[in-house]
Amino acid sequence: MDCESGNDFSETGNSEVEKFQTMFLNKLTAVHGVCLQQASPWQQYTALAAVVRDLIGADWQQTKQLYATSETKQVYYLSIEFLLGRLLGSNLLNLGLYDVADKALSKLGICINELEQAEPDAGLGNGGLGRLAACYLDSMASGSLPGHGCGLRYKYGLFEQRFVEGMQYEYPDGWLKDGYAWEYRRPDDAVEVMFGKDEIETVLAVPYDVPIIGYQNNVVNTLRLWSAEAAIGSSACLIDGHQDCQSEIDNCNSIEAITNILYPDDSTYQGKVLRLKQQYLLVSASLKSILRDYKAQNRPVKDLDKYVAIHINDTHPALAVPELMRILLDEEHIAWDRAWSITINTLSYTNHTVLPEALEKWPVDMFKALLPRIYEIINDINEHFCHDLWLCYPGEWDKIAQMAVIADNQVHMAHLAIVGSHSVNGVAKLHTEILKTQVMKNFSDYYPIKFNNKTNGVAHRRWLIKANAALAKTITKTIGEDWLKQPAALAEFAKYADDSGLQQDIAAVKRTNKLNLAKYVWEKYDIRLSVDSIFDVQIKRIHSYKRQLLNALHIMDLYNKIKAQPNIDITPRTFIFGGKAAAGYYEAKATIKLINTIAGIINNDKLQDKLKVIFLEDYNVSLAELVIPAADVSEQISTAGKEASGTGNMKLMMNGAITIGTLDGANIEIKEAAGEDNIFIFGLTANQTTDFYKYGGYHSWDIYHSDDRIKTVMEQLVNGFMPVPKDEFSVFYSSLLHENDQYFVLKDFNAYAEAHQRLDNRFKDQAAWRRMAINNIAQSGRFAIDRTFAEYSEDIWTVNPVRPQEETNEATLDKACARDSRASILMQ
Ligand code: 26Q
Repeated sequence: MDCESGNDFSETGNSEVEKFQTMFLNKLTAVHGVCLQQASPWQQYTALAAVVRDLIGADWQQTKQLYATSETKQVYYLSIEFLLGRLLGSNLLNLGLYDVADKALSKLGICINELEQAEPDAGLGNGGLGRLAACYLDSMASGSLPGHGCGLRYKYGLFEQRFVEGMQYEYPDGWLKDGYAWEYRRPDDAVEVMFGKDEIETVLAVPYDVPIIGYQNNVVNTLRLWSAEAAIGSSACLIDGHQDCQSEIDNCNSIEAITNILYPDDSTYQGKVLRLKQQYLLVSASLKSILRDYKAQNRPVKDLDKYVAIHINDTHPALAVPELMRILLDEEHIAWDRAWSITINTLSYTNHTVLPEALEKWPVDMFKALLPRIYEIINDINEHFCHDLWLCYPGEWDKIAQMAVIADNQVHMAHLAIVGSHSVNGVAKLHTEILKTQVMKNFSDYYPIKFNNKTNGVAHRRWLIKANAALAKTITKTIGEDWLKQPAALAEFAKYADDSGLQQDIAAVKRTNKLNLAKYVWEKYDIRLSVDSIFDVQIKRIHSYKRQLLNALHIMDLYNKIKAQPNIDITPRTFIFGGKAAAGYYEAKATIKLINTIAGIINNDKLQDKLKVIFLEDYNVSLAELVIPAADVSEQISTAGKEASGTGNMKLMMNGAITIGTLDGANIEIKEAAGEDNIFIFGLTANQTTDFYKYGGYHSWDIYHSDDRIKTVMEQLVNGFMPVPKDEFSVFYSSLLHENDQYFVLKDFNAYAEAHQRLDNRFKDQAAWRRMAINNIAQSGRFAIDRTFAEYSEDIWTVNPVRPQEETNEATLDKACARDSRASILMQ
């Protein structure tokens, strides 16, 4: 192979593109010892990532220095999940170098998209909660906030989903197997975490730091991910001659198992010891590291709450309450009352669910055995709390028992989090209202000022600027650049909703995005999608309350209709699904099988292309970036009162998809923002579902018997219509009829079908549809996470931004190139 030798920096011209190209080629040689012609896509990807690492080094160092010396408060966001997805593209975007890199690589005949795809998705999360944490990191860095993420470095992320005969099978996600370009192992910063009592087990928590780059502001924050290792030299791993080597290795393996896997369950609580170990490892290691950095600033621990805010993302890191108390009491020798007020003032907590089956409660025995001192402290917290309750509610034993942190031999993590924080927030208006008036009513009555709402948001940088560059360009062409840094300015876009030129532009963008997705589907599944059909998208975890089943039954009904009247006038539809089911969640897995089975029937039937159904395998952040820009319709159809917020609904809205949804979670606020005419709302309200739960009055059998369409589709589940073993789908027959349809699928069915009918009619008027899309995009600014984050900063954390000196790209590149060439001179 004929290779040119690596370009010498001194020979390159001045342009950014040429400098970038030089750095890239030099990296290929330096990192992999290959020239361009020899390099595989993965080598090219890692070389490009190495260029980015070089480019951010100085800013990272400067940001750390700034935080270490400034008077400002630091925020630590503790989360058991960070669903980052890929970073190469978003890092280049935030650096302001995406276009430069694109050009530099094209000139070398490389497609930057292909390199981006060589990066594994960092799937360290299940769904909404984990992705929200990742969006916060992006927002904190972009808002120049001293904000740090603290999480776990799972060796295996969320499982890879594969379908075999329509069924989900789970495969390990070995995302680290070829190394991870964005992590920096920091062995010097490792800390020890102790478990147990008589036989104390010491685990070494080793941090891996991931740089989090702000949007064109020279800020680089840090996400610190902890990995469990056996402490070499500690008794746990000492080969002392009495024990054989193998048992020591087994012991090391059992310690390292703590951070082996992410629990692939997003909604049912499972009291597994390993999970409790994970939670304590996260909390203890993070707090030790936070306090070490704090003390390095020579400030007294009693002032901690003035300089440090620690946020607990759901109850998974709620052990921060007793762990901080332990440190203050046992290590800092601060008296209880003082320690308690520091703890409360430092900590804040977000609740993400009202599903009772998802609320964490640990059995006392397990807890005591694993974390005896922490248990003692929780016990003391509980005693103090119950004492205070008694003063307020003398004699009201029931109420006190309902609110206790320890009750029925269980530790109630949500109670612990509420009692130990100064702020408790829900993630959408309705959700917060439900917390205050139902699920946590007693607490809200007792601590009214703690409770507040922070409606979720999404990073418009990843979900619009990056995922839908063509739409972003159209927006900028229409309203200028302000919205890029201030997404609220998107509202300007609404002024052009009737502009037919703009309408055509956004239709053309949508069409291109649909073609991209169609190409993917064609290449992967051999299925042809028509971009003239409505792309109707439901992408989210599979759960009964999210009602993928309702969507599926409605598709069957449409199919029956078309079969009965082949010439019926309906706009061609493509129903697109994506999402994983928890491995042990039988009904969710059956739902996947059902949808794949329906897809098989419909896609193989001649229906004049009126209907297509596809379930995309292995839905993840990167696939979401492909699907969301291509969506015409956003399915947000959860049982009212169950979905805390939803964030996919916001991403889809931002990309011009029209929502068909219930009045649940943030859909309500989407409706308020977009206006009633720009959304299709249907179904029971949260008050109505609550009343049915409370007072009864709903009988799914009645609907079944009185509604022929529903009866037909229900029977098709079990009468041999589906080419599956006889009882495959009887689970739905049972849950919908024998268990009285807890999620009101049948009750909402007709309203849903009718909403689809309205939607179909509206789509026929393309100008009206495009106007709706423009209005949705324009009003999505309030769902940008920068708004949410500003509210957290002001109301919960009381923190201010710290701005580093800004520098032009040209200067950054020059410095990095200079370092590069100095290094190559030194190496000669
Ligand atoms: C807890 C204990 C044991 C095993 C697993 C878990 C666990 C793990 C993850 C419980 C819940 C989760 C994730 C929950 C989640 O993603 N909730 C979603 O949070 C989003 C962000 O606020 C909301 O938009 C969604 O409505 C909510 O469902």
